[in-house]
Amino acid sequence: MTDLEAIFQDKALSSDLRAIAQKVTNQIRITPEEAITLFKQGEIGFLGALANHVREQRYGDKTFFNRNFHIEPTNVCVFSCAFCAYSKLYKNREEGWELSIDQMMHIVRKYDGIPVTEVHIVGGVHPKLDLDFFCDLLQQIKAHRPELHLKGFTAVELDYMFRKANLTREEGLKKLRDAGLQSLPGGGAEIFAPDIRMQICADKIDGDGWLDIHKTAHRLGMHSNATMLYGHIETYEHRVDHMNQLRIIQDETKGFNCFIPLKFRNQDNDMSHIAESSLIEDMKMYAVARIFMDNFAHLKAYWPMLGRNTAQLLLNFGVDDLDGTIDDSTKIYSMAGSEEQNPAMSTTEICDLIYDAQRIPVERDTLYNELEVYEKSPS
Ligand code: V47
Ligand code: SF4
Repeated sequence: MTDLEAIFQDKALSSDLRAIAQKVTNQIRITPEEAITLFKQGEIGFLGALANHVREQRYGDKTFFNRNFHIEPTNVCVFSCAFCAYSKLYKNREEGWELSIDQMMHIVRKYDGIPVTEVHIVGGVHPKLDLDFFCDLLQQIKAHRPELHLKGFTAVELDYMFRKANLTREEGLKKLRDAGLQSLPGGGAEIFAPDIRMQICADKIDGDGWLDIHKTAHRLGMHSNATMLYGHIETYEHRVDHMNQLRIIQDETKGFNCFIPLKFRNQDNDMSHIAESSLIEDMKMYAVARIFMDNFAHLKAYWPMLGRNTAQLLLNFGVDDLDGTIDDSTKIYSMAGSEEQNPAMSTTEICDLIYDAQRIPVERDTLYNELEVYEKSPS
């Protein structure tokens, strides 16, 4: 008997949960209220079986990863998000770094001859680094390595750059696109609900602004990702509201590549008194996301933040993508308490992690075109 058949045989299953399971297996969209019911009433075996059903219907055992590297131009940030280690640094006037274009090009050249397909550029919001500086950076990377996909800048960084340059969002995005930018990462979304945003990241772009920047990018032919910071002071209702706003936009634009729930980590920030979510809560979060976000093709577990073991386990709770075999320059998570102090994983290591979970690794590019299926060699 499959896990899904076992669900329907379970006489103790409530009629609400049975109706939701019926909808999901018939590929009918569930409502926000039903998603809240899943969070509140769904036990973990039930949620896992349903989410895994959705995942396997789409991809079977395929599990995606890409070969990328990160550049963080600066850890200085003018904003004061309570959950962020960078903000604490800035407030305490502790040392910060800012990289020159030459220094960033040095990072890019380190990958010459290595088959990476993407560079992910994201950092704090430095008061001095402006739109022209970043256009110059993008142009230089493209001139050096034209085939590299340039994914960069959260809506928070973009909003600041555009306001400083006195440009509309559309004008600013066009300028970056013309300089070589191809996609936007999903950061800065946190939780859209204003009452939560007021408490955790009051001074940066609001939820409507974040959504508008992504919508505008989609209209201009760019793709983007979406994130949600969970496991702090938000309720299940806030999470579902956030996911629902994304689902509505995705219906309109189809521009989001993937959804990435980001687990709140509590070290070295102003929310250290808040306990981190349990593993059960993480499994629930990913499973409900997979079931509810029916128009998002991919659900990504960002392993440098979650840790390898949790990310591997989540492959049974709806996740089909583990992000990249990235190098060591993403400091924001290790500072905030992720166990991954050195978040680098080679292609062999990421494939082994996926084989261990009885899945098949597939290298993808940023837009999820399949580049190579890594069938396990018989041992
Ligand atoms: O917006 C900051 C988060 C995000 C903490 O699009 C924290 O492929 C947890 O969005 N605990 C930026 N999270 C990073 C990001 C991202 C990462 C990987 C891949 C992609 C993608 C996007 O990091 C911020 C914020 O939500 N963050 N501090 C913390 N203490
Ligand atoms: Fe700055 Fe982003 Fe950190 Fe907020 S989350 S303080 S905007 S780097």
